[in-house]
Amino acid sequence: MRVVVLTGAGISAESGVRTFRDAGGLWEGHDVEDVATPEGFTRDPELVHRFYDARRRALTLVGPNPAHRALAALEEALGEELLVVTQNVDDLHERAGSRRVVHMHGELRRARCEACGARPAWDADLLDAPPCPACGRARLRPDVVWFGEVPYELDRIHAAVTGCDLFVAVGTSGAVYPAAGYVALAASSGARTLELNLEPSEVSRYFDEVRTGPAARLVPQLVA
Ligand code: BV8
Repeated sequence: MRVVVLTGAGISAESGVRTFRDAGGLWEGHDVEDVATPEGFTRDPELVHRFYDARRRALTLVGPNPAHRALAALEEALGEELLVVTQNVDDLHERAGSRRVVHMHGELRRARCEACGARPAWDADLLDAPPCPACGRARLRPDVVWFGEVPYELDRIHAAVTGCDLFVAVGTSGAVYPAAGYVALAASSGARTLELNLEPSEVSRYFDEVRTGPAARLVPQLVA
């Protein structure tokens, strides 16, 4: 049985990672335009570096929760039949043991060089960062996909979504495209679709089944 699991900020919420749109979320106090767009980075790179450097540092204070671990166990059982497509830029899926993870919006623990395109692993701050290790130019930015930028591995994701038998979304508000469009693509390709979320999302109507509750309870139940 080929399974695609699309995860969003809600799967990391019980690990203590703030979501975007919940009260007190990441966007609180920040205008998305200022911290998650190329224009915002051009306008005020220091503000954007501080926003992402703080989130990268905070990763060291949190760990995977039972939802991440349940998906890693599911990969033990399904192997190449499972693909996790995450909108999250944290590393909690990997730290729980998942290997087959696509970060369609990039990763906090990676930098990207705007001059040569290198994407080195990066755990330090990017504010006042040293030059790019590959080309030596001082053009490093967070390796995160901002609004208006093309997400990573879209072809691989499209093939997995159109070829799966079961599509599960966990902890996402269905607010951002193209990720929010994947349930309709999966359904039109004949997959069964299931949403696991704390509350109905903006795309709940496209799912065959919606289960509401915390991911740390719902995902282990699904995998059991
Ligand atoms: C693109 C990285 C072109 C940065 C992010 C008009 C219509 C349609 C589309 C558009 C439009 N205008 C513009 C667009 C395109 C735009 C878009 O969709 N805008 C939206 C706002 C309308 N999209 C883009 O720009 C994308 N690129 O379109 O390129 C293209 C595309 C294809 C092919 C060629 C060209 C790029 C978007 C990527 C932006 N980067 N993140 C960073 O991390 O800082 S987006 C960011 O928000 C996240 O990464 C995530 O993807 C997204 C949504 O967040 P969620 O993960 O869903 O989190 P959220 O807080 O919203 O919700 C959490 C959910 O969890 C809630 O429902 C909550 O109830 C639930 N929850 C909470 N606790 C729990 C829980 N569930 C379970 N258990 C819990 N304990």
